[in-house]
Amino acid sequence: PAVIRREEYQPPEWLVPEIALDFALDLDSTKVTATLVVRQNPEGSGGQTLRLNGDGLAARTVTVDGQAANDWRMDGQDLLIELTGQNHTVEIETVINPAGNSQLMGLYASNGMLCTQCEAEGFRRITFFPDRPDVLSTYSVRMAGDKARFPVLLSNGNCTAQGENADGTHWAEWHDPWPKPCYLFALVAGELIANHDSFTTAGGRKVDLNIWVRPGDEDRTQHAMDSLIASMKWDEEAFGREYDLDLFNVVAVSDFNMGAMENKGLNVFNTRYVLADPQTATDADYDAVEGVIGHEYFHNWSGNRITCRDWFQLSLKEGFTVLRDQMFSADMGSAAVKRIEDVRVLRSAQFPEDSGPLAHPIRPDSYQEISNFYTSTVYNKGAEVIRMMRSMAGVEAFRKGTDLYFARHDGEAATCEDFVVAIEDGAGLDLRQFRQWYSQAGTPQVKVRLDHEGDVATLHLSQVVPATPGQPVKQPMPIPLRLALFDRDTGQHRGEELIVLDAEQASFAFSGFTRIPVLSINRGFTAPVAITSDVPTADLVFLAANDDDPFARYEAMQSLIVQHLVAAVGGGILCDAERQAGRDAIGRALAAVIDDSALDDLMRGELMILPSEAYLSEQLKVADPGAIHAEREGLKAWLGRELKDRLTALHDRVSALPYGRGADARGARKLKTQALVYLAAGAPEEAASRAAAQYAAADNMTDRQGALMVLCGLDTPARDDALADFRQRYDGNALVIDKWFSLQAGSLHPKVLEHVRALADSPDFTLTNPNRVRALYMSCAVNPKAFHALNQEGENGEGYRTIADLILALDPINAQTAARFVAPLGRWRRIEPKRSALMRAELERVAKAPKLSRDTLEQVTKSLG
Ligand code: B3K
Ligand code: ZN
Repeated sequence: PAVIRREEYQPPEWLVPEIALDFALDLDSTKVTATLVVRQNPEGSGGQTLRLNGDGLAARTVTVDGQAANDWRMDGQDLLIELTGQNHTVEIETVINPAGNSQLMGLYASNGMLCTQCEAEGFRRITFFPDRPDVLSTYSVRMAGDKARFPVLLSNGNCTAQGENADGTHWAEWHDPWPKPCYLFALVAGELIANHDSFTTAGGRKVDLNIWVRPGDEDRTQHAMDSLIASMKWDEEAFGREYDLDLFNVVAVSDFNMGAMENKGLNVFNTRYVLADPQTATDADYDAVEGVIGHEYFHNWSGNRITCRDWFQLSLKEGFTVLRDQMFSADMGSAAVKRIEDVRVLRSAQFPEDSGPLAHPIRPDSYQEISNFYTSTVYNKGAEVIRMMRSMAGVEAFRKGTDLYFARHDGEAATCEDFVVAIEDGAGLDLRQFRQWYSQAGTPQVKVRLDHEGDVATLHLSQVVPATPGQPVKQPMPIPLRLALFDRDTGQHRGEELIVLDAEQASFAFSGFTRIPVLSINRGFTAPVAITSDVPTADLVFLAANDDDPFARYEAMQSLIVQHLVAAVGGGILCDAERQAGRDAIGRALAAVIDDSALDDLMRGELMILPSEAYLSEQLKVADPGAIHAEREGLKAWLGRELKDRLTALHDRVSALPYGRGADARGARKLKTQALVYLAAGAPEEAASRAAAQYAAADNMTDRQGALMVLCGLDTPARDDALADFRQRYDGNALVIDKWFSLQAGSLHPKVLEHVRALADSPDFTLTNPNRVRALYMSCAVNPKAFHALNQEGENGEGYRTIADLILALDPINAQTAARFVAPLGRWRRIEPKRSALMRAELERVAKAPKLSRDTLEQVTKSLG
């Protein structure tokens, strides 16, 4: 397959200032007539060939300036027209089959409605067009279709006219005044009902807001509406960004490859990021709705008003917009907890990506299939990189930088470089060396050592950026680290400092310490790096109890546990006494966390979370997932027994609080299930009845799902009863049935793989719905107990085979989703030899399959290479 390179960017030869689209809608045969006003680009090379991208299309008719054209030909999937002048009007008619579109890219049918997904390259599945983000056009759309089947007709911008025909069809015309790339085009037609509201911008524009869902779902849209209104207000205050149309539509669709899509004025959402009520959505679901609604709304400026010049610049809009949605959610709830959650995602998803065969810089240098680059690196590390600029500039200077960026590039297709220059100019930063963060992949490893002599404490830092595919040698990066030095006697520090490590090694001296202080470094996680230090356990215990930076406190607690577990499974097996000493220290720290009356419960919940197995594996060059799992579960069970009375009292205390959406009630629910998790590990039988009681008493999904999650891991009749009740209680609610699949596939049950196989055969399962596929198989792929399961002889990588079989079955149906399952198998180089060989063998089996999609082929080839 062809490799596309960033260096080879060429401006488009032809521009399309205007496009008119006419749709004759039908589920299995939609006629599309596209009229393109084309103009030769003065910045192009002057070529007369107009290349229009297509994917699976055949042109019925092609006219140029009103005359049937014969000077056109196909080049692979693309349509080429030889033009004679500099300005022409080109009209092309295509016919497409939305009902037959299982890839869910372009125009497709979902549950009887029609909708589109065009980013990145789906528009070329609708009509022939220069499908690249630097071609911006003004869109006029007309659509007509059966009124009974498609009562609601939506597209970007404003509805300018509508009417009915005598034959039972009706039509609507839409016009979007803002020029946009074709990946932001959207059309929706179907039976939908809206939650309607409005918002008046700071500038006095009254905006109509609609959240469109299937009839019956409207009662679950209020949280999305509240989140949308909060987003609009927040963006005005935090970034000075106002909405720019009189209408903002959001449509919820149940078959969707990703979370949501920021089409101009017509966001299309996966139902799971719209629908929420206490009975069917957990607190985490509520947060996800708020975050994704915010994210897509914020794209209106960071993405739509300023878009990307080419897809290598994806992080320009995604990294920045993730930062914006993180800041928004932080302001809406607990900033401390939000920061911890974001770092946890980064470490368990992005760090493994950055140390594996698919590692790439946040601005990649090449790709075969751009869909494979909607990654945690581009999104989450991209956000961290911009966050570092903000930390170095300070909040106010950074805002000057973003103001300049928006003013300077409004209406343009920009680059990451444009963004960096705007921040340099606006915020007054020198980011010359900082640009390394855009071009180098890999998580920097920072070594920390603190010396003390006389009254001076000296901090010695060094960095290594590991080699990644195609980048064997790295340059040092500027790494901003916020730190504090605590006096051991008073438990206080003298204030924070931000230092920047910008060389391979550097030392920083701090005077006035008669005793060696306790170091708290990378507070707030200022830099997305991995820190290794030989901090004594006592210092971690001190920070876990005393640090006034909530992230640092969480970090100390995590480090305490990571140090112990890594020593237990990696650096030579601990003797019994050493293991006990490690557990004792963790047990005391956890007890202190449970007892600390100054902590709020949401934060207490964060401090009680054990580091994930994925994150633990990252600490080791070669990991033994079986040993990590056993040691971590062993610790959990020991803590459950050791702290049983405290955990039981905690569970009783928080169970007494009534349901509410406030922080206290949410904190209580978080602890309720956490206490149960420890208790179930310590004494499964006793805990089973406690979990069953929580399940039965639950008046909300957070408690019910939490209890069911714990029960799913236990070999007890209560498990089957609860699962059967849950299945029956929520019959017909697809999002909740997804949870039912996910909880079983993600469970600690010894027969988890058998359960996965049975669920795959159940009538509720289908490969055509991405939510259902992810609920079953992604839960399995990220569940070490299932994915890394071996039989007694250690010869049978049942989990690996299950995922490889899924990739092969799903690839012809939905390549984009199938390709996402390659990464877990791609970890083979970092796994102990027996499992490693089994994982690799499965990848090779996939690679050998005939007719793999470009998506899956790229990921599999890179993972083996
Ligand atoms: N921009 C979309 C991503 C669409 C990707 C399609 N392969 C969602 C988002 O990041 O907001
Ligand atoms: Zn986005």
